[in-house]
Amino acid sequence: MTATEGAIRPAHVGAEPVLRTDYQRSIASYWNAERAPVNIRLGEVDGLYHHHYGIGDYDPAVLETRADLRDEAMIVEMHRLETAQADVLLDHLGDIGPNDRLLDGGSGRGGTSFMAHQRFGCRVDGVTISESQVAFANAQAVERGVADSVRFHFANMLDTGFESGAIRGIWTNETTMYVDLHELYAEFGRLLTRGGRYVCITGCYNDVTGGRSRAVSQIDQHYICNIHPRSAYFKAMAANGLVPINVVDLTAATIPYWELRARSSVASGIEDAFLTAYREGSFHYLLIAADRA
Ligand code: GPP
Ligand code: MG
Repeated sequence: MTATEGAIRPAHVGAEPVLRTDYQRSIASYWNAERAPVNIRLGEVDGLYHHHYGIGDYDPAVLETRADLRDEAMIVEMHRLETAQADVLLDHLGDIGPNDRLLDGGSGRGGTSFMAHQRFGCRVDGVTISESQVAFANAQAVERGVADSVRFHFANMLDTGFESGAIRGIWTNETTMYVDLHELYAEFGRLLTRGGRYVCITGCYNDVTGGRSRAVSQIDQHYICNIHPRSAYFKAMAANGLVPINVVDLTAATIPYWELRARSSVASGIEDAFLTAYREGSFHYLLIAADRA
């Protein structure tokens, strides 16, 4: 089966290209080539491959682990914090039953989608503009024996091609900095059933302290993304019938993850920019949950 076959195949496949701009093509080629140890080695811990950061305190004992075992202990601990982040995201989806449908906007290698299926027992569709990620995540679904319920599609979250009003919950786990929020929430507003829930975890810059700080610009450059100001989320949600029910500032909870990551063998070089941006207050790690009115 190819990534886009089956009853849930997006309607537009074959009609319009998934990648429509040079920017989208550059993002797709970045993620098609991505093999970062900080993602692969953490994923190998238990087979859940994440593309988001962690929250919660790390166990300081990992730093005291004897030298030959310390590296692996730190990797296991970072993975635990990333999985804890996805659990908090799923906690905010509300009551989801086995007959509901969920959508993962920017599904990466599938980690959060598999956790959602494990928790709610329902169908989950993930969309990503990286064909390598689609192939990886669908292979994971087969390996986990959940390919009937968890499917990944080469599709653009700005225009998924899925039918209107059929989805009970949508989340974006650190993916909104790659897209225009008005376009995104117009699509999510269309897809969600009335009363459906959208949960976003994102890094956003602080309107109160002005524009992009140097550290925020460094993060943008590192990932080829465009971090939005905090206010942009609420404006775009309001304009598209998404009414916030919960806003959680996770900034303080994510700092320990970055401190541990900065000391690990899989540090990617972006750790100091995150720590600076969070500590100076120019950047926040935010969870926003909103209902479709
Ligand atoms: C993490 O993915 C998230 C992004 C690349 C988007 C940027 C997020 C912000 C909050 C600004 P990853 O797990 O692939 O990144 P890394 O390889 O650094 O762990
Ligand atoms: Mg990562």
